[in-house]
Amino acid sequence: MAAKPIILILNGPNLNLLGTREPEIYGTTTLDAIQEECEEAAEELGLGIDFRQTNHEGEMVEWIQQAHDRNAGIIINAGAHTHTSIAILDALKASRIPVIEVHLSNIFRREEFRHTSYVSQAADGVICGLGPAGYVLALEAMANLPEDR
Ligand code: CA2
Repeated sequence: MAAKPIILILNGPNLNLLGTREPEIYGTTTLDAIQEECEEAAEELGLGIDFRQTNHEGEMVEWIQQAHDRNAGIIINAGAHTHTSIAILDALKASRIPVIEVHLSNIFRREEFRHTSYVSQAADGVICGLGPAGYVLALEAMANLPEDR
């Protein structure tokens, strides 16, 4: 039997705090609970996932570089790096695999500095403002991306 395609799901700085602080913005669901929801959804979609979080930009760049050989796609919530990191943008572009950007909050309804996303310039699609459901929607979209996109 052919191996399942593995989707790399990346989470950036401070997302490890989810569910413990600022529930009015980010809700009460923890990152562990989001990982569990993703694992269940992936199973149903015939995908595997590699779910990670880091507070370090360079570590995220290294994981994105490795994805080229290991993963069928990347789902990324780069946290605050979204709005600042050309290094992550360059790594995503170089990966040459499908990229879907996710944000829990609607970044366009928040402060102006969150309205710019470098990640979006490398993304095939963007989901924001739908909370944890955005991760599952991104997995569904990943499973249905046309081969010749
Ligand atoms: O809405 C999102 O998913 C964000 O990527 C979250 C980032 C923020 O910088 C982006 O503009 C939008 C911040 C994640 C911080 O998460 C926390 C969770 C709980 C308590 C404090 C921070």
